[in-house]
Parts: sequence; C-alpha cells; structure tokens
Amino acid sequence: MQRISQKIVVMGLGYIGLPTASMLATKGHQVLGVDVNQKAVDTINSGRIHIIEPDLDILVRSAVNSGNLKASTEPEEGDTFIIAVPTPFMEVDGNPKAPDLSYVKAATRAIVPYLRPGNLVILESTSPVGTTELIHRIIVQTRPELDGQIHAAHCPERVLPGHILRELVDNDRIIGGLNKAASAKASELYKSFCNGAILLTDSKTAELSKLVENSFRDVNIAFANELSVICDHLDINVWETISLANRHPRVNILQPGPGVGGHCIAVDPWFIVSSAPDQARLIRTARQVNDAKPHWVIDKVKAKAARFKEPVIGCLGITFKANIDDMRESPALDIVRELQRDQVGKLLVCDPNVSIDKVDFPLTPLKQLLKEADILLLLVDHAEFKDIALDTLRDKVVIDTRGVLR
Ligand code: SAJ
Repeated sequence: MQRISQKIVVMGLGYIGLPTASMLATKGHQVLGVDVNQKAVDTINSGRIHIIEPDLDILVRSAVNSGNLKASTEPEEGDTFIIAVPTPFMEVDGNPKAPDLSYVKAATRAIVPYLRPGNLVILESTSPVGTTELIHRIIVQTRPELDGQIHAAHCPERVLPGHILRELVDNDRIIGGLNKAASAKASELYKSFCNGAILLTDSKTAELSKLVENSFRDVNIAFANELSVICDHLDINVWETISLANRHPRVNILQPGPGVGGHCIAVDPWFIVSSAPDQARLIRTARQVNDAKPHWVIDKVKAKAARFKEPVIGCLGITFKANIDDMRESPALDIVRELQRDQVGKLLVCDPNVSIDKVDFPLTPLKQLLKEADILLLLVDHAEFKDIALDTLRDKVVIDTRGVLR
C-alpha cells in the first residue's frame, strides 16, 4: 500500500523524540523537531546528536541530509503533532511523588495556535491515566472552534535505552485514541515505520498499560534486590542462587543492582500509586525496596571503609545502567554523591561513557583507579568493567553490586 507522506511536528528532541523524528523523516515524512534547548536544535540541524544512543548519529545525519528533518525552538503547522517530553514527578499537597505534567501542558499550549481541523495530536510521553483527555481539554478550552475537529491518541513509547532504534521498529505499539477515528489515524502513521503489531485500545487503557509494563519490571527488580539483601544476611552468593533458581522452567528472576534508575522505571510506578494509593500496595512497596538499595550499598561501603585509616574508594560507573551515558535518577551517582558528602574516604570515580563536562567532580582513568583503590565499588556493569583482570583485585576489598567481578 502506498503511504502518504505527512508533515509531522515532534515536540521534544530527547531520547524518544529525536529517534522518532529521525525515523519518520527517513520514511519520507517532512518532520519538524521542536525543542526548548537551542543548543540541541543547532546540534541536530548540523546533523549531529546531543545524546548517546547506538547508531542514532547515523540516523539523524541521514534524516537531516535528506532535507526531511529540521529542528527549531518553535512549532509550525502540520498534519500530526507528537508530544515526547519528560513526565517526571514532583511534590504536590504532601505527596512527594505526584506526576509533573508541566512539560506536557507546555508542549500542548505551544502547539495550540498551529492546530487546524483534522489534525492528529499524539501523546507518546509516559503519562498518568487521563492525560490524553487532559491535553484534548487544553486544546478545546483555548480554541473552542476545534472541539470535535482534533484527533488525539496516546501511543506510549516502549523502547529500551541502548536499543532504541531496533525497538522503535520491531516493538508492538499500543494506540489508544480518544475515539476510534483517532486510533485509526494514528495507526496509519505508526504503520509507516513499525514492523511490530499495532494494537488499538482506548486512551486510558493505553496509559495504564504503559505504566503497568514498567511497574512489572520494577516489582521484579525489587524481588531480585530483596534477594540480594537476604543472601548477604545469610552469607550466600545471590548470583549463584538466582542462576540456579532460574533453571526452573517457570522462574526468571532479574538481576540485583545498586538500585533502580532512569527516567522510567524509578518514576512511572508512582503514577499508578498516585492514582490508586490504597490499592497499589505491592507497587508502592517495590518502589520502596528499590529506593532503599542505594542506602544499603552506602552502609556496606562505610563499614568496609572503617577498616582503613585513609581509604581510597574506586567507584566504577555513575550512569543509571550499562553502556549508556544517561545519569537520570541514577542510583550509582546518588551513591557516589553521598559517599563524597559524608567524606567516607578519598573517592576516585571512573565512567568511560560520561564526559568530564557532565559532572562536577573529576573522573579517573580505569587503569589509575585500579592501581590506587583500596575498596573497589562496582556500580554499573559497563562493558569496559567486564574486562577487568581478576588478579588486579587480589589485595582489594570488592563490593560488586552487579555481579560482574566474579
Ligand atoms: N535493572 C536492574 N536489574 C535488572 C534490570 C534492570 O537493577 O535485572 C535496573 C537498571 O540497572 C536500571 C533500571 O533497572 O537502573 C532500569 O533499567 P531497564 O533496562 O530495566 O529499563 P529502562 O529504564 O532503560 O527502560 C524501561 C523499559 N521498560 C521495560 O523493560 C518494561 C523500556 O522498554 C521502556 O520504554 C522505558 O523503560 C521507558 O521509557 O519507559
């Protein structure tokens, strides 16, 4: 079937917006990517990228060179508007983990003057139940003449950082329109670049499904993290325990770590808790278990450091997970900062994926850190750390939160 090329405005050029905008552009759509960050806009217009994600640089360069992708700080008129801005949490009326929809609202208000009858507005940002209805309300409250004329749908992003380009194409997509016409229209657009199934539903079910996916993972990681604390208490190797248990045909335990980070799994379950505080007991507890893990690691380091007169602590990794540069909600970074604040010892920090201008403390090359550290604290399982020769660890206290140095 011949697909019709559209003019698409993508609001937000971060980890989701930029890959989506570039993918659409390489499929022949005319795409305007909009971001409040002028530096990011300039970088993209020169065919380069401002974030690290495998192969994204190639995709963006080809999208910009084709003339189909342009970036700007201001939206324009178009056929479809995709909102892909952050949805963090904030404190509201004593609830410290309430969803912060200010970016979604600001992006919606920014496109309102450019909307025309028949336009499609897609919310990709992970959002609490009811947000697609909210953006539609904002639109028609500002421009009542558009009531009944604008299609709105939620199409939650589901891509895994580190594998975004592959998952953008291969993953199934959920589309929840405010009505069937909106779902059908959005479905046509996603078919232009998705190989996965396109699954149609209503907007609230789509919103909750996305939150449920990340909560499922959070609960399962909490199980692994709780196991790691239990095993430590019983002096049993957690990695071996999990790997043995996972040999059961219906058991698949995830991996413990220093805590759960990132802008998704550490945040989204709270949106369910906020909507159903009395019902979401397991989901809330899982968040608390995962949020407690960094403090448990810090206590372990402090206990070991107390054995040294002037301990040198080598921290390996500060990103929220392996092989990316993203430090949002990173438990590793929180641990390093708290050890610095409490002056637990001389800290050496190494992260091969983080450039020096992204942090306000010095970074030490791996070789030097391995030479000088008394205590080695592995926080992120970056590929580079998997190659550390075990005989270099012989005289060191090793606290390996990821089970890499075995
Ligand atoms: N983690 C563990 N143990 C594990 C797996 C992960 O401690 O066994 C930790 C990671 O180190 C990291 C955190 O959990 O700190 C989250 O990492 P992740 O790889 O599980 O997930 P994200 O945040 O990179 O991406 C998730 C994905 N959701 C699911 O897998 C259900 C992705 O598909 C979503 O698109 C993304 O959230 C999002 O944007 O919502």
